[in-house]
Amino acid sequence: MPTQFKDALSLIKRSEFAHPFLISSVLSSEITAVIVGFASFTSLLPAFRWVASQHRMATTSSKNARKKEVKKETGLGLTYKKDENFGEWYSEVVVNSEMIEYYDISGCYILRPWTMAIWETLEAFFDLEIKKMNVKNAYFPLFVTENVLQKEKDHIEGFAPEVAWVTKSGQSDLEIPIAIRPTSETVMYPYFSKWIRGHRDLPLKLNQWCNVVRWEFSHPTPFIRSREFLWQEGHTAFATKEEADKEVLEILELYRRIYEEYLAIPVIKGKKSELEKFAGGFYTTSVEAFIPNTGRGIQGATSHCLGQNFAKMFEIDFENEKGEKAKVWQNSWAYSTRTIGVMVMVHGDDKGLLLPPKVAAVQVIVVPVPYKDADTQAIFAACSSTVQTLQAAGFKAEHDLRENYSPGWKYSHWEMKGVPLRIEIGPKDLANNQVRVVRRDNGVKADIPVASLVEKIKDILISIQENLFNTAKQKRDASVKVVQTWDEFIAALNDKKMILAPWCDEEEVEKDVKTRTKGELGAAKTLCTPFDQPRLPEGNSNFCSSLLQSHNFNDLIDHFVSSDFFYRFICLKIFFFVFKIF
Ligand code: 87F
Repeated sequence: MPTQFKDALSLIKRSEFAHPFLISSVLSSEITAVIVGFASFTSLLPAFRWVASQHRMATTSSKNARKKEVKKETGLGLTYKKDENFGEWYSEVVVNSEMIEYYDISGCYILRPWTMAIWETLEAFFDLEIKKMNVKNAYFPLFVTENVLQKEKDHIEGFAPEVAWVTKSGQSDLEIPIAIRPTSETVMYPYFSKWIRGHRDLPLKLNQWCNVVRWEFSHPTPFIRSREFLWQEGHTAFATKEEADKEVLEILELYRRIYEEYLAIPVIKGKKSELEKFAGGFYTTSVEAFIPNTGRGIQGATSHCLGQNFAKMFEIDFENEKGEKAKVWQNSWAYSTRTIGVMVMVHGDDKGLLLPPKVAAVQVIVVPVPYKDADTQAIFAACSSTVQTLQAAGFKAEHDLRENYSPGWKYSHWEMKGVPLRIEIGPKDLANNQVRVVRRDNGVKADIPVASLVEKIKDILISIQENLFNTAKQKRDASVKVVQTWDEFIAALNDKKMILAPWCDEEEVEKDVKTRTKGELGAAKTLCTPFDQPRLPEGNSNFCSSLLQSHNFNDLIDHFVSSDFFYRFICLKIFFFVFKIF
């Protein structure tokens, strides 16, 4: 391996502030350039401030801006294109669409109402579904003592550097520093131990909606990797493994529905490898999404069976029906505001955000188009009555009657914010008793008679939701490459693919793949064993043996004499970056 290559790798590992969204392609020969290329979050701040100031300028623009000049005059458009500079595009979209405001603490972001509306929709769905499963909401404190936090050492060990501590009140040092919860196993389980006595206390199923803090040092990114984020964390205890197993999958199915039915993002359900699972648990299942622009997989949500590990540590025992002492079986599960970041990345385009109708705070925006000499009052009245009709039918509709902005400016503004459908009402529409609708997803326009407004809007919104999912699925599916040999594997990684490869479930191979891909392109890691398994081709030359043949690792061969081969998604996770310096 060339020295500069090794150096680049160690830099990647050490670099606390490497910004991931400067990624745009796989590099193998331009290593020197890559080293230079790591941009710290701090160095990106001026860019973010610039984006924000652009946005402020936009809101004070002239009302007389002519249609064609709207973008130029108001600065409403995006500076970066999604396919050309994905990282900058993302940073710009989340700010310009009014989802995020940057904050003066790195890795912390203000979630604006446009974001919170999406979060609340997901929360309402999930909360209702878990209540049907008899899960109760509770709230445990934000703080945890060191003693309690350290109780399950194996679990906390790897995560310790990310724990944030409160050490002072006013000017005085606290007697004992107090940690801020990074997750709540250790906060909750002492009370599980107290509350669970006999089999009649089981199952105990609690959930909390809260914030957690993980003081990450690598590349903070809005929604995807932030130091404080919102999530729900479910923690449950059962008398039997069977009940725990069943719940793990029921929750995973709800996570799939959040992504596929609400956010219109296809996900793969599966089980994590031993190396990638939550170390404190028994097994981990997940839903995995894919970001075509980066060629990276992203863990969407996890549902863990914790087995009896925590029950041993926290003495969560109960008397079973036979009067014997037994340990409970536990699960924990979570999804976070990361879901929203994945949605932005998957659906957003060069006009800005693109919201699936099911999660949009505004599904239909009604814009008056009063040409010169038109009866403005009548047009405004038609806009109001359209909104009223739609709201009465249960749609999230609003009008934009501001007089200090031109229709063209409003079109760009609501397109940037990702509103799925726009209704324009002008003099001609008024005369013909119709409205003009324009879809955000494909720009298709249609004139709709006022008489059939509700049915037509309903159909179009359903069609947009479906179209977003189908388009995302087509792109995802086109990014999946089934490989049989190491050469195919490397070629697919170079091509930003998500790889489906038969694998013998041996950790050595998994680590070996990581090491070797680090040496060649970055590092590939397993995402999951998909539950939905494709059939292995006849006479399959398995991935492990072809790996070994191509690299002559004869001493390892004995490890792979196994007929138990699984397909696993393996995906490039750590990538080299194309550089951008501010
Ligand atoms: C960071 C600092 C301290 C992840 C951490 O996935 C502890 C942790 O335990 C930590 N980062 N984790 C794993 C969280 C596991 C689990 N917790 C409940 C979940 C679902 C919800």
